[in-house]
This record gives sequence, structure tokens and C-alpha cells, in this order.
Amino acid sequence: MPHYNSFDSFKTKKSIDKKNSAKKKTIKNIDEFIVNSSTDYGIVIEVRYNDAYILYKDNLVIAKIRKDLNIVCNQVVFPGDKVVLEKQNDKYVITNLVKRTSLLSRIKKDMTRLDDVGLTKNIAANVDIAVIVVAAKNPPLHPKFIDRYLMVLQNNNIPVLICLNKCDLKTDEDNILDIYRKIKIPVVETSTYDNIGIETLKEYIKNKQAIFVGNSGVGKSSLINAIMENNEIKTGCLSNKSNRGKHTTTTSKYYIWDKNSSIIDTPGIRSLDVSSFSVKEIENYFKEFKNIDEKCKYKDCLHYKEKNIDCAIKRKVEEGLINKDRYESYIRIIDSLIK
Ligand SMILES: Nc1nc2c(ncn2[C@@H]2O[C@H](COP(=O)(O)OP(=O)(O)OP(=O)(O)O)[C@@H](O)[C@H]2O)c(=O)[nH]1
Ligand SMILES: [Mg+2]
Ligand SMILES: [Zn+2]
Repeated sequence: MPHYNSFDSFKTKKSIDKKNSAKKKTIKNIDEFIVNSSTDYGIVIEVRYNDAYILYKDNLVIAKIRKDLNIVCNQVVFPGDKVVLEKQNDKYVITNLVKRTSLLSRIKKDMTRLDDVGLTKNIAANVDIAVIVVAAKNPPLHPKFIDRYLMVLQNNNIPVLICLNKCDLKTDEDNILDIYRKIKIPVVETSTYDNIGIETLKEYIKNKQAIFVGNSGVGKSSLINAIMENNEIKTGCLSNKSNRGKHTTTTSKYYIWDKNSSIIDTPGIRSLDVSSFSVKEIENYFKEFKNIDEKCKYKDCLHYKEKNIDCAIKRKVEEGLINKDRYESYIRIIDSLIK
């Protein structure tokens, strides 16, 4: 199990950032900083370097981390975090962090380093469900993108829902997302233009802290806008509230749309880095490779370019029992790791 509350809260493997662990040593009193629970807490809705914007007793307040920790906000708290506040000299200070239930992070390869070390980027805390948003058209739908997201989310133990937005532009008759339905990942079709599927989407994320992820321009902010508009509680966010849904999102933001339901909007990313995964573990993220009746009998087989005549995975692909596109996606990921 990952340790969501420590500073190396991401998965270990070869991905631990040496820079981060060096910094870690300078953090004092970190154990006292984390508390198991609190009845009086605020929720972090946005973090900008050393300022955390916190929803506290229905007000938006700005706070910094208590001084003795000697660390800036964006290294310790993330949208969705619950924090305990204290007023010191008229300013709010974050004195404690309430233990997390999850921490979503991704690892970005540090191109300036030669030793294959990645930088962890924490995205949000206490996420109950992640909605991978894709568009039927503009930008084009690439299942390979979904597969990478699925890997990262499964690696973080976060349940997933796929949202096919812009279904007003849908032309394909053969449904490209059926492969996910088959591996039991729910798919919801929506259109913010025609107000389709918004209620269904809401049912999936009600009473949860959800996060919306996906490429830029797929309509994450527009969906959140649509959800907010249909609801009474509108605790929107900060500066560009009036522009919500019209502009590219640049930092993760938190919205409350119902008493116990919230959504974290995230900036779109063009491609998700999966370089921190090891080649051999990739197949663990392709559930259907495991669900077949017969396992590949070659111990170190990557089901790739090996000349193992009887690789069960490759055979199942040929027989149509494993989807070709998913297999190709798997191969592409392996390719990118081997190169
Ligand atoms: N046709 C169609 N267009 C949509 C729909 N929903 C959103 N759009 C348009 O898609 C564009 C991008 O929408 P955004 O909500 O800003 O997309 P985003 O995913 O938040 O993008 P980033 O913030 O850059 O990650 C806008 O021009 C929207 O008007 C939809 O259901 N159908
Ligand atoms: Mg956006
Ligand atoms: Zn094999």
C-alpha cells in the first residue's frame, strides 16, 4: 500500500526522486503535522507556490504552512487536502494535515538527468473516483491515451469512469470504447452542448470527491460548468470564475457542486508520462491479459518481439480474445520504455 501521507507518498520502484529525498531530510516535525482526523478543517482548493487557497467555514482564505516545517505550500498540500488552520497575527497558518485516503500523482521524466530518475508531481488528494474525459471528436479520440491514464490511476488505486464528451459530434457507428466496457470500466456519453448524459455522470460522482483528467480541449471544464449550473451549491473557484469553461485550465481547481460532492478540474496534458513503470509490470495493468483461461508459459516473456512460438497472449490476440488495439497500446508502451 502506498503511504499517502508521507512525502514519498508516490510509488517507490525506480521512481524515487533523489532530489525530493534530499529535501525530505530538511522537513522537521512532519509526524506531528499529520493528524488522523479533525472536526474543524478547511479544504484546499488551489495551491500556487507558497499560497494555499482554502475553503474554510464557507469562506475562501489564503494560508501558508507553519514556519517550523520550513517548506512551501506546493510541496506539501494539494487540492482536495483537508487542513487544520490557526489564525496567527491576522494570517491563516496551516498547522496540520488530515491523513489522506489517496494521493494522485504522476511521474515526469526529468530530461535534464541521465540516470533515468523521475520527478513526482502530485495532482490531488483524497480522490474517490477519477473521470477520464475524452472527446468523440476535436481532439480526436485515441484509446492509447486512455490506456496510459488507466495505468496511472490503477497504480494509485483510484476507481475510474470514462466520459465520452462531445457525443453531439459522434459519427462512428462501431463503438471504440466497447473494449473498456468489456473490461468493466463504466463509460458515460455526454454532450454539454445538447445537455446529454450530465445527470448520469452526476450519479456516478455524487457524494464523492472526483477528479476530471484528460487531454486539453476535451471539455472537462465545460462538464464541470454544466454540473455546477444544475445545482444549488456553487462554490466555484477563484480568479477566473467568470471564464470557467472557456479557457484552458492552468492549475488544478476544486469545485463543490452538492453538499458532499466535489470535483477537481485539472489542466489537460498532451501525453502522460509512464516512464517510471518497469517493462515487466506493464502487463499487470492490462487486466484482460490476466483474465484469459491460459497464462503465457514463458516466465520472462513480455509477449512482445520474443520468438516464443507459443506465447499465449499473442495467440489470444490473433484469436480475437484480446483486443488488437489494446495489445497494440501495450506494445507501444513497452516500445517507449525500451528505447
Ligand atoms: N461539440 C461540443 N463541444 C464542446 C462540448 N463540451 C465542450 N465543448 C467545447 O470544447 C472546447 C474545450 O472545452 P473546455 O471545457 O475548455 O476543455 P478542457 O478539457 O477543460 O480543456 P483544458 O482546460 O485545456 O484542459 C470549448 O470550445 C467548448 O465549448 C460538447 O459537448 N460538444
Ligand atoms: Mg479546462
Ligand atoms: Zn508471452
